[in-house]
Amino acid sequence: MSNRVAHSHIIDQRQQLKQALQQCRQSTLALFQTVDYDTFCRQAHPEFSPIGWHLGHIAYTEALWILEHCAKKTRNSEFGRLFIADGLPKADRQNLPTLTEVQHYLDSVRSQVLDYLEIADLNQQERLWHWLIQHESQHSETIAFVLELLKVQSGYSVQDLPSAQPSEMIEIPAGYFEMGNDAIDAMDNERPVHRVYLDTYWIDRYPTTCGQYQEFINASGYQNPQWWSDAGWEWLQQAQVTHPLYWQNVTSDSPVCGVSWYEAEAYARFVGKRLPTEAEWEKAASWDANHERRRTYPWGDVLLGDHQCNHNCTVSKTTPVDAYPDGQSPYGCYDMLGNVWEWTASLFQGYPGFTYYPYIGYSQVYFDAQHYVLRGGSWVTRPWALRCSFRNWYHPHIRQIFAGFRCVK
Ligand code: AVJ
Ligand code: FE
Repeated sequence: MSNRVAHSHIIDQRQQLKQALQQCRQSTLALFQTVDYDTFCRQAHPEFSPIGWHLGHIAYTEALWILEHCAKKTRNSEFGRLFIADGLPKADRQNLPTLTEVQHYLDSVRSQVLDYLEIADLNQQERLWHWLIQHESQHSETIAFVLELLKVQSGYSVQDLPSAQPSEMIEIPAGYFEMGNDAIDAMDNERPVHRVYLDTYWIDRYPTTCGQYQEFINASGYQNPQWWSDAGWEWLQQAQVTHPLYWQNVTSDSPVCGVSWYEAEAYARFVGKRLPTEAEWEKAASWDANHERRRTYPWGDVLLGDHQCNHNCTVSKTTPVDAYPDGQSPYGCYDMLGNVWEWTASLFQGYPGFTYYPYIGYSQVYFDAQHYVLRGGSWVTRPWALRCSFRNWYHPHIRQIFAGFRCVK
């Protein structure tokens, strides 16, 4: 490569990173448009911080990694202790500065970050900048589900839906595929790419719909221990729930949204199926058997707009599971990306050869056999965190996220 080409490539890269940072920020701030101070500070659930905290934490993280670690500046904000990930217990995160004050903090960090981007050594730092955009993307999604949770808590009436047919299934023939992602924007837990052999299995063409799940409700599934694991039944006795959390304004063909891993597992047992392992999920989503190669997205390697899947809040709710035929995987699965996250049967673990990046607490401390992996992203998930290899993880009792599932057998 000539110097000139190398140079213009770097310019291009700076432009692209800058654009991504700005687009991501615009999406984050759009969530706050109608938010009052009470909502900004309210803790909707003991396990999730107020949305105002998440907003400040986005700026704090940007200042820590870019301004302190890379630009070697010393911290000059009073917000350090408030917005650091493990500085204060979640319950002490309710006395927050105002939205305007936090926005000033974001703006002041961001303008220094963009100045530094002009001179940053991207050969050294490219991975970090991509990580940072995905960090904000993920907190942006958390803000969105905490807002949805607050809405649900303010009350709604539960509807019964017409129940629906059992799901159509697709046969995935036995063989090897490549799992994971070595790209520059891959998170530590996606690396390295490795070959995995799977026996033949069948996977649902669509995520489980609310209509299908209504059959489980109608059959008193929530009252019958027969479908639940011991841990799941124990959780249910204490949680006392009778339907998925996000059950308002849904139709029979909407995907189930707002279930714990336990509910997903119980439903799968009820229909004589099980949850897919992560490998089964990823092969069905990304493997192009004809060309023996993995795809970044089910439909190919480019995320063009929003006609292939429901993400980035462009529709602002879940869509019918058959709404995106252009988003099918090579095997013919729908909705592998967007709409709802999908619980898998797999505990969160490092792949063989895992090394942490950028800090041990991003992924590795969660390899504790207590977290299950979710795949695929939701109707909120930002484009930077949307791909077949992306792994999300939560405790099995968490149902406040935009999580559904599909089954295999
Ligand atoms: C992977 C979404 C569970 O939000 O706690 C954000 C991502 N890590 N900041 C989370 C994360 C550090 C993480 N999840
Ligand atoms: Fe964070």
